[in-house]
Amino acid sequence: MAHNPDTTQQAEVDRRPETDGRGSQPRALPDEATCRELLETMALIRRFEEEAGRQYQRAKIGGFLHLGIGEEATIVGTASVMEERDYLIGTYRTHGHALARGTSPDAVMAELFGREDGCSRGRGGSMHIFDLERRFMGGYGIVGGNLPIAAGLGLSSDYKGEDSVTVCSFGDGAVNTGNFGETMNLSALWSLPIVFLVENNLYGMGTSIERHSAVTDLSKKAEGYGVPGMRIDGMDLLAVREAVAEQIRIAREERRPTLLEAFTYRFRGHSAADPEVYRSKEEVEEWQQKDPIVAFAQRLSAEGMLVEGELDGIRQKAEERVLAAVEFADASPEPPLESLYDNLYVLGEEAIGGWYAVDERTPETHPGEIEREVGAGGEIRKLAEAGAAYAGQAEHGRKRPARDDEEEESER
Ligand SMILES: Cc1ncc(C[n+]2csc(CCOP(=O)(O)OP(=O)(O)O)c2C)c(N)n1
Ligand SMILES: [Mg+2]
Repeated sequence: MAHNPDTTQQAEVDRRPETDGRGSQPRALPDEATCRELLETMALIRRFEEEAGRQYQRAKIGGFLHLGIGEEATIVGTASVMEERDYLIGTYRTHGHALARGTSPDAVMAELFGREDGCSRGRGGSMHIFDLERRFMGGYGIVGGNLPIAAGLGLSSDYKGEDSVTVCSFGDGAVNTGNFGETMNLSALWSLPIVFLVENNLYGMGTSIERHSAVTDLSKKAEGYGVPGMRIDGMDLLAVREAVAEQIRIAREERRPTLLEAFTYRFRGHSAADPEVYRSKEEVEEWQQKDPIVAFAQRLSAEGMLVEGELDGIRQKAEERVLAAVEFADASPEPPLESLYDNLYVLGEEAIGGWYAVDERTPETHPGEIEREVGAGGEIRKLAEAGAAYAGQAEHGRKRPARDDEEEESER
């Protein structure tokens, strides 16, 4: 069915973030060095993602690519008020989250390129950015899949007697999953130190919020489970910082979960292959007027913290950093083929990687201990090629019949 933007009535939905009670009163700026760092981080993320989009078009990046261009204030505002010991966990739209947490652009770009020096050693790609050292806990492709993991992180903090807090970000679409209700219930019941952050960009793929959620005030959606919420303007860096800092304080000191709904917008499509028939050009342009980087730079200029031409300088610096990351990623090797089955399972105390299933092509088991040995004999390549040939055959009886909508772009 073709989606007519006119049928996605948005007028009835309260999208006024000023329901946080502050109205339009400007918030005080942090010190000058912090302001500059915030602006630089947003500019770096923006440029990084633009370049990722370009490299995707050049087929340097495979799989799916979800960009968060336009959502930088929510991302940077949140990460900037977290402590090093806190955990951040997100979705498949998290290149910016990792960068904001301090992961090197080299490691994130190399991950997008599927290379050995990527932060997930090239095995994860765009949707599975991960950095344990900086407590960025991923990167998940399943909508709502990161919520129960966030509960686990919160529980582990309590169990170990640590005062670390978990910030769990997810999209508006995720509030409709069973995971959402289950996680809210347990988090409230067990008083887990978690800040749940809905990055409400008004769409779950091509479905607008009023067409996917009966309750459109998402800040209220967890109230019945015992998790109170509030709404904020996710395009306003200072509003995000203020609200997230307070929710983190509640989690850390009062040991209880809260929910924040941040109104934001992705300027690009859902993924690289999105014809964007579900929203109008005017709507996108309207949101682009609220570009968080421009808005924050204007505020800094008005307060005399940024002089003419300085934003260009910041953008130039971001440009150089991102191009260096592309060069780094391109020079990084592909993961070796014989490591294909490494780190799939952990067996016993020792982390022995391997593949323990009996494969229908070769009925013997493949214990992890011999993977390298087998790989050295070229067996892994033979298996991979046999697998590809097998998948290409129609007569093995497992190929499902073609559906009517087969030609549609499918997402995982
Ligand atoms: C459980 C599950 N169902 C469906 C999908 C397909 N899918 C991928 S992204 C997406 C939209 C999610 O939208 P939202 O949560 O608002 O996040 P956004 O993409 O807007 O950041 C869907 C339905 C999936 N990945 N996982
Ligand atoms: Mg969304």
